[in-house]
Parts: sequence; structure tokens; C-alpha cells
Amino acid sequence: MIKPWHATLLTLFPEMFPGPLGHSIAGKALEKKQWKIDTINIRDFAKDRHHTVDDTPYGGGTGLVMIADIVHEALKTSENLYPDPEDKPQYIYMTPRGKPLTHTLARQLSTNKTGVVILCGRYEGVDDRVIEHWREEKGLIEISIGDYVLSGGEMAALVLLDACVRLLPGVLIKEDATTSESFETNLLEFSQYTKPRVWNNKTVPEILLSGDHGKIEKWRQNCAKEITKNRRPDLWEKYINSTEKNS
Ligand code: 6GU
Repeated sequence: MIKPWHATLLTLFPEMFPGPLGHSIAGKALEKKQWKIDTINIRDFAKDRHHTVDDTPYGGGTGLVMIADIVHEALKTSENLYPDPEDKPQYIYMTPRGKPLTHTLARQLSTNKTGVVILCGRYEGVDDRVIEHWREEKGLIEISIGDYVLSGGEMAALVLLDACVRLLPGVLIKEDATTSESFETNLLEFSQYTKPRVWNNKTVPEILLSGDHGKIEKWRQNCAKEITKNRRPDLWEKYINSTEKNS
């Protein structure tokens, strides 16, 4: 038996997991043990009877910062979940200061044989010294899911995990479906239609009913290009550059 891809979440809200990842594609894969999820409650490492995990920031200002030692102890405990010295999970801290999540990054993480350990912060974040320590010692990376602020890393971690899990071998029935996807090809998807042929006075493009697979393929390619050019000039630029290189 090969070990499933193993995600461990360090969070103050363990009940948020697997959450939506217990459904649909990720949920099916979880049932089939194609991946697994563990949570570690950071609050279990609090040292006082009030279970305090945060404190006021040096230098003043609003909000609270998660205490280095508490987060560090939680991270150390995660190491016990990967006892095999061959198993080296990627350590990740979810933060808007991180490197932007892309399809390429999700693909890289999904090909880590062991899996991921994800630290989710709340409040104004985590004492930076613990992040620095785990970066130096274990290669921790910081990841953001976009230029907006969430109230914690948990939802971002759910997004990251969904993007990774669907790329694991055997999770999608047609595996090559993922290598022709938008962000592998730098083109957005073409438009799709199903029955009925006429809906609200709108008809399905005639070519799609022709049965001519060559023409259909051309139509779809053209549709994908037009959509990308209009909506995402940045992606279009990448697409053009990648086709130039390949010709
Ligand atoms: Cl990873 N965390 C938080 N708190 N906000 C975010 C984010 C992460 N990515 C975008 N916004």
C-alpha cells in the first residue's frame, strides 16, 4: 500500500476541516483514501488557564499576534504525523504576504509525495520569528490566494487543498483532462452547451451540432482564444509567448 497524500492543518478552528472538501471530487477522493487530512488545534498548546494564544504587537497598533512559542510547539507536533524520515511534507503558511497561488504551484504541491503541513493564522498573523525559523529549518513557504484580505488562513487553505487534491493521480477519471486545462495551456475554457438546442430564443452554435469533429475543434479553439483575449489580456500575452516558443 502506498501512502496517501497527507495534509495537516494547524488552526484555531479545526472544525472548519474538511468542511467543503468532504463533498464533491475532494470528498470522494477522501473516502477512497486517495488523500487524508489531520488537524492540530493550536489552542491545545496554550500555556495559561485561559488558553491564550495571542498577545499585543510590539510597537503598538491594532489587533493581536499569535505567540511564537505556541505556534512553534504546534508545528513540532505535526512532525510526529510524518514519522518516516523519507516523508518530507511541504510546510506552508497561509498569508496575504505570500507568493500568489497559481495552477503551477498547486501542481508542484500535488506532486510532493508526502503532502503538506499548512499553518493558518488568525488575528494580525503570527510572530514572524517562528515563520523565519521554519523557513530556515524546513523550507516553509508562504502562500496567498489573491490580493484581498481574509479574516484567517482557513478558507485560503481550503482553496489551496481543493486545487491540489483534484490534481492527485487517479482523483479525476480523465487525468489528461487536467493537463489540457486553462492554466496549463494559458487559455480560458471555450463555452459549453447542452440540451435543449433552443433555450429562451437562444440557439446552440450550429457547428457543435454538425458532427464534424475537425470543425468543432477549430470553433472551440477560436472561442477559447477570443474569450482569453477579451477578458484576460495578461493570460493572452503568456499564450502568445508560449506558442511562439513552440513554433
Ligand atoms: Cl493565505 N490569508 C489571509 N488571511 N488572507 C488572504 C490570503 C491568505 N490570501 C489572500 N488573502
